[in-house]
Amino acid sequence: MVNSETRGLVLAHFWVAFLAFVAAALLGLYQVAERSGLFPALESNVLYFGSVSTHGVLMGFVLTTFFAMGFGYYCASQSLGRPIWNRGMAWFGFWLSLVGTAMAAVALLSGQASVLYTFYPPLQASPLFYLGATLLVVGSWFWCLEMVMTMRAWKRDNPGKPVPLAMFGNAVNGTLWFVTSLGVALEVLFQLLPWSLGLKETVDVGLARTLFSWTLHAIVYFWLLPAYIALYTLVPKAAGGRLFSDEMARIAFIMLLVFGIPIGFHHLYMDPFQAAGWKFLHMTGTFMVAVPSFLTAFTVTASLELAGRLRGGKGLFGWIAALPWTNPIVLAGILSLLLLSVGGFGGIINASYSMNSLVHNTQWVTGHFHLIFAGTSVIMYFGIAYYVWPRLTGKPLFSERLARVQLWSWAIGMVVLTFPWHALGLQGQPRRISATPYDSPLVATWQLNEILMIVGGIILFISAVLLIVNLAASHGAQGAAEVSGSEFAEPAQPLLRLPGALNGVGFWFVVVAVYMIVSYGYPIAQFFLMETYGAFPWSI
Ligand code: HAS
Ligand code: CU1
Repeated sequence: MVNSETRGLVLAHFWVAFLAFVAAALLGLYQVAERSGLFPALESNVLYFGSVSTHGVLMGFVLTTFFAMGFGYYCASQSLGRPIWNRGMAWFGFWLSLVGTAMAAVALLSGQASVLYTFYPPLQASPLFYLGATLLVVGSWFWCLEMVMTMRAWKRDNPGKPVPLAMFGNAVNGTLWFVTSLGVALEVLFQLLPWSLGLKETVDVGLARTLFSWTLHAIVYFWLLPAYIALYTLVPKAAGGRLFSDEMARIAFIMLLVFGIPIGFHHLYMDPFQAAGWKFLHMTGTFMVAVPSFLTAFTVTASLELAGRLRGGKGLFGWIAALPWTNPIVLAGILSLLLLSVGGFGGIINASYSMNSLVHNTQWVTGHFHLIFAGTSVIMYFGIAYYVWPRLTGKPLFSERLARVQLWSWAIGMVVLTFPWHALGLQGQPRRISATPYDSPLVATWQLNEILMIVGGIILFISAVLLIVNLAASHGAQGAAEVSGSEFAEPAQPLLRLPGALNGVGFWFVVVAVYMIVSYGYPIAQFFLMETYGAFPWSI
């Protein structure tokens, strides 16, 4: 059971995350129906872009940030067996982020921030939106500090001992998120906010997109890391096995931190204001960042194989059948890895400079990130929720069967939604459109995939509702939760000693800073060295 001090903190974060999620899922359903062109009564550009902006912000910023923070507090307190560094500050960060979310939501719902979740200028939102987004991010910086300081306090009291992996992973994620979010923070504070307040007439879109690209790639690892931490620490144990290699997990986390941030130009391949040489360098770096995902796929699969064999699985594949597929977090883990293999493959296509021109700004990209974010990452958020809920509420999960139905329907719904999107992208359908009133013979060939997309949207919305129902009903469930013992997987080889670099983040923070200066220094400085032209605001 989780101690009472942490319980409320974690539950508060998780509930904000999941309520934002279910609202966003409803908007998603509206969007697939609207953009299919099959329901003329629903068609409205204004509503569509308002909806898709709210959907993106709720999923990409609110669900993720609150979930990552809640999970970090959970892991810190459970893996170290002591309270977090400063509980008052954690609550302060929570409220700041919540107020920021509410401000951004007002702007979004009143149609003053239909700028999509990337809010690229010259699209302009009301200052309320930029201020709200800033508060959300600043609130999360307190969490970053909590993760690093909680780890440091534990290390001081346990000199020379390896920091528990779940804590280490969250300290890496806190560091990663802090450095990652600086790009967008600079963009909002020095460009978008003064411009939306009327203090500046125009904005340099090249500089803005460069700063946003600093954040845009690594933010995806901030979303992904809670999933990877659970895959390494919770899933092997729940499957009845051990973690194949604790060191490998640390190396993967560190690689995500070091290689994940300085490579954002793969979002700018088709943009004219950065030179091809810099894009080529960022491409090379992008390929490096696939390595930790391969390490993760290998290590987690090996851990599952250990579990399957310990459970009596025989032969080449018998261990797969022997895994406890009925256990929600194990099921989520397996589905997550399967979705990662296809979503990651798409990522490699995107990252290839020349092939990117085939898919950039098409529906393929939307397919890629729904598969790997809403699929791989978010399905683990569900698995984690089912796992921690009894430990937080002290009551059993309302229905494990419903949880399984929910996880399967989410994975299937995501495949039914995103495979057609990949196909539509290859057939030339642009992303970020509400209607296609042109080239009817071409549009006619999209029809089947458009219908499948709606079916996917319906399945996913039902699945989202099942999650909320199950979690809410669990608060009133009868009886006491049956949870006992340590919940984090032991490594197959006991971890006696670790080099300092695998037991802390300070050194890697410096490495990231140097790598960032090399890969972003001149590309940012050039905007101040050459004559640039500003853009006037535009809104939908
Ligand atoms: Fe991405 C665009 C490249 C990972 C999210 N990505 C996006 C956008 C989002 C996003 C949101 O290079 C859209 C941004 C926008 O709105 O403009 N992405 C990559 C690469 C990776 C990658 C190289 N992306 C992610 C993750 C995300 C995410 C993770 C969210 C969580 N992405 C791009 C690029 C673009 C892009 C370009 C820009 C496109 C454009 O033109 O606009 C890599 O990290 C992926 C590495 C992963 C692998 C998979 C390895 C895993 C395997 C699993 C094996 C399975 C097993 C099964 C063993 C290489 C092989 C076991 C089974 C059992 C039964 C036990
Ligand atoms: Cu990226």
